[in-house]
Amino acid sequence: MSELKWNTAKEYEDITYRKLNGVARIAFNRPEVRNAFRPTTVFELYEALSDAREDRSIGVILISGEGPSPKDGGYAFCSGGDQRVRSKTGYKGKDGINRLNILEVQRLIRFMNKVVIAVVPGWAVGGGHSLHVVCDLTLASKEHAIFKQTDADVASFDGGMGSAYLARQVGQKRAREIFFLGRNYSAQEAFEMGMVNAVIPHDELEDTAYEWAQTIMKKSPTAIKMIKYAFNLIDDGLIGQQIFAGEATRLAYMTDEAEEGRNAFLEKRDPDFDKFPKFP
Ligand code: S0N
Repeated sequence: MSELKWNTAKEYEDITYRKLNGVARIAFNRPEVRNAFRPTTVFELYEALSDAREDRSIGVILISGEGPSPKDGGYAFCSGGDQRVRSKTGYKGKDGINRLNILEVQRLIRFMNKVVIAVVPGWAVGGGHSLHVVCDLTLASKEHAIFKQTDADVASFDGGMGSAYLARQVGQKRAREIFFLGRNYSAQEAFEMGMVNAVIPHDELEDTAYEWAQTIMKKSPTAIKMIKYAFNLIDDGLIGQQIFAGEATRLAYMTDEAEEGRNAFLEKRDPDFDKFPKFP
C-alpha cells in the first residue's frame, strides 16, 4: 500500500483533493455507488481541477476513485452519472436544476495546460469510462480495473469525446464494439486495445502514478504543454488552433521583437523591426 504523505488541499463532500511535490490528486469519494457522479460531485471536481490548473507549483494531476466500497469491498474509478438523480433534462442537483455538467469537466481536462492522468483502481463505466478516455494517460489496476460502456444500456450516451475520441485511441471497430456490446474489459485487454498506458499491480498503482507524474515534472513545462496542445489540435478544430496559437503568442511575447512592437506603440513612434533576423 502507498505510504505517500499527501497534503489535503481542500475538504469536499464528494471528492478528495490532495497535493504533493507538484502533483495534485483528485479522487471521486462515493465508493458506495461505485463513485458515480451527481452535480455536486461535478461542481467539486471542476473547482479542484481549476485550482490545480491555476496553481503554478502543480505540473500533473491524477484523477482516481477512493475505495474500496464499505458495502461490499468493490473498487471503482467512476461509474458515470448517478442514475438515481437523472431526470428528463439532466442530473438533478441540490438546487433542483438539471445539468449535464460533466461535459464541462471533460473540456477542462482536454484544454488543461497540464498533464492529467486517470488512475483506475476498479470500474471505469459509462461517463466514468469517458472520463478516463479524455485524460492524457490511463494507468489501471491489474486485478480490479474493469472498463465498460453502459451508455447504450441506460440510454445515456456520450456522443462526444467519450466515443469519438475513444475511436482515435482504439480504432473505429473496437470503439463501436465497446459501445454496441457493453462488455467488460480487463486492464490487460484495455492495454492491448491502446486505451490504457500501463497495467499495474493494485498495491503499486498509487505509487506508480506518482512516479509517472514525477517523471513528467522533470520535463520542460512549456514543451509538455505545447506537445499536449499539438496532439489535441487536429481533433479540436478551430478551438484546438486557438489554444495552440494562444501559447505561440505567449512565446512570441517573450521575444525582444514583441517588446519592440509594444514599446514603439507606448512611445508613439514607428517600430524598428529591421534589427530582428528573418530566419529562413
Ligand atoms: C459499475 C457497475 C458495472 C458495477 O457493478 P457491480 O460491481 O455489480 O456493483 P453494483 O451492485 O451494480 O453497484 C453497487 C452500488 O452502486 C450503485 N451504482 C453503481 N453505479 C451507479 C450509478 N451510475 N448511479 C447510481 N448508482 C450506482 C448500485 O446501484 C449499487 O447500489 P445499491 O447497493 O444501493 O444497490 C454497475 O453498478 C453499473 O453498471 N452501474 C451503472 C453504470 C451506468 O450505467 N452509468 C451511467 C452511464 N451513462 C453515463 O454516465 C452518461 C453520463 C455522461 O457522461 C454524459 C454524457 C453526455 C452528456 C452528459 C453527460 C452527463 O452525465 O453530464
